[in-house]
Amino acid sequence: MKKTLASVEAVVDQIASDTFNPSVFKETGVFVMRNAIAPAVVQEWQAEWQAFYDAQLAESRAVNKANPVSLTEQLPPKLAVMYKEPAFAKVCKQIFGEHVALYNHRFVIKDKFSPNKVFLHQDSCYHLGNLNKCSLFVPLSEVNADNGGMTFYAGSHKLGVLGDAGEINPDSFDFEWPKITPELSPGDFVIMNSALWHESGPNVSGINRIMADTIVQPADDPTGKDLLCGEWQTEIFYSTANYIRFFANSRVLKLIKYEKERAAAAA
Ligand SMILES: O=C(O)CCC(=O)C(=O)O
Ligand SMILES: [Fe+2]
Repeated sequence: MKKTLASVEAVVDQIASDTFNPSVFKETGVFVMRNAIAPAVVQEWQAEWQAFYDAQLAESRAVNKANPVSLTEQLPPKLAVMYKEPAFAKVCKQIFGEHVALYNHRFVIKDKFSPNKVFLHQDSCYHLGNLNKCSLFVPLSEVNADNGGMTFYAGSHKLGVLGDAGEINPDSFDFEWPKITPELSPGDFVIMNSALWHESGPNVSGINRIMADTIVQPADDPTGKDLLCGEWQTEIFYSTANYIRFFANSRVLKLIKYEKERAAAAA
């Protein structure tokens, strides 16, 4: 029998509400905010998304080979600053304190170009700067298990960073976590600790699954890009772009070298 955490089991049925509950979030590492964004605001985002999708993405788009769901195209103006919506700062302040910054804002979508599952993983191992980060997943479409909605392993963030980056094998642990796959409607959003394990199934319904993924962190992190609220708490900043350049030698540089050698040997 695998171990379960009583403290997580005790609150997992309180994981979704119109009101954020910081003590539940601390235990579960994930929380579903219901009806958190005014319909007029969401409708504007949806209209901008639809115009953008029809004009620039529907025919063909540059799918990211390393992570197909992660949209590579530049977002139009309103979608690029969605993270400024005060409903997000209101929740983030209760986690990080009054000074909150943006780490990254992007879209993760499952349409005909990227319908496949996303394997079980945590995000922290892909991040730079400090590890105290959360994702806000903001649906602009209906989201459910049929169109590739995400599944969260409640409480798994308590294990912290697991030491490598890639697909987690849950069978290699003595612990078991409650799995939740929340159905989401536009106006809801999910907040997730970046160390939390998550995955998603394929889109089998054919209804496009459209979500923003905004990563937020305390404003003392030197990788911050913009403020959600409060003031900067750091004097130094650096760009996370092309982070491989920070290393004289590394795992990624070795992989690149081996891949070049392999290609040369095969030629
Ligand atoms: O879009 C999804 O279903 C998951 C995406 C994700 O977890 C990621 O890109 O890190
Ligand atoms: Fe992820």
